Amino acid sequence: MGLFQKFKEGLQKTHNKLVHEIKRVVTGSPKLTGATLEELEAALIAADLGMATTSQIISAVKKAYETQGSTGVDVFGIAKREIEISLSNTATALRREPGLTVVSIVGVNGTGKTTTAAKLAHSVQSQGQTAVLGACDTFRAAAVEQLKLWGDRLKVPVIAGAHGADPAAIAHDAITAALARNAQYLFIDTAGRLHTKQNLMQELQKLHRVIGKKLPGAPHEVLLVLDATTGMNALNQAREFHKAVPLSGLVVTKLDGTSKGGMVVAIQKELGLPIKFIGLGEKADDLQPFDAKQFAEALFAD
Ligand SMILES: Nc1nc2c(ncn2[C@@H]2O[C@H](COP(=O)(O)OP(=O)(O)O)[C@@H](O)[C@H]2O)c(=O)[nH]1
Ligand SMILES: [Mg+2]
Repeated sequence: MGLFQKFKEGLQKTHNKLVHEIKRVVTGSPKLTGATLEELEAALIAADLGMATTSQIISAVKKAYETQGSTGVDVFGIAKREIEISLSNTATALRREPGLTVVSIVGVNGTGKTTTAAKLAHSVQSQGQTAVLGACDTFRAAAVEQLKLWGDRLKVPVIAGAHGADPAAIAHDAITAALARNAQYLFIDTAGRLHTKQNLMQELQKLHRVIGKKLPGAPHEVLLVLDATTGMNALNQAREFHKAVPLSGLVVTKLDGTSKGGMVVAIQKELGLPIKFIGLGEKADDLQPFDAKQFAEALFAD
């Protein structure tokens, strides 16, 4: 299946809502009035696109009406273009260092960190590179088992320790193992933590300090995993995590399960952090590099 088709299928729910809402407004009053614009604005906000991009779309639609007259304005085309502009400065490629690239995967509980770590290992592997997984969520015994299961399935070595072990010690061992294997990537799965818990944020800082001591410059990427179904709450998570550990990018998961996909646009616009990958399902190849153009197209494609 092509990338566009994947985006389209994964974004189906958001597409349905967004297109349905815009159609309702536009066909309900084919001649644009102040009231229609207000309705359109409400529809875009309801789709979680955020204030900034919504205002951008509304003023572009207004302008089109002023120059073109009050009928025949392509509202969908305008919305698509403005969304693409909002997302366009997103650099998505995973950083690639000479030698080993260490990627730390962080976020609150249940957002999809472990799954994303496995999917990323699968992704670099399918591009001919080698990966190692570090099971640094030692807090929950099941987390290590879950990662090992993925490792078995994908044939990726998983470095793990005992339940309750110091995550920094596991990370240290994982770097040693990855270097010994000449692996190109080490993906570190960390324990879920609430962005409001100071001590857990400090633990994460310590983890990254130990990683940096073992391998200068590492972690080269710190990816925050956000669950799209949480909508705008994800924005707060991102702000707090970014304060504690500088993030290099975001991964937005579970877009297939929500009509709130517009939140991707809001988050990118608000935080200025690149969305590097999006999760469109539970399988290994359901993680896709983010692409602004394909995303905007897929939101509106029939
Ligand atoms: N539908 C869907 N489910 C996902 C996606 N990413 C993760 N999940 C599911 O979300 C649940 C939690 O994922 P997990 O990786 O264990 O989250 P963690 O607690 O952050 O490590 C699991 O059931 C995953 O299969 C996605 O992109 N789409
Ligand atoms: Mg996990």
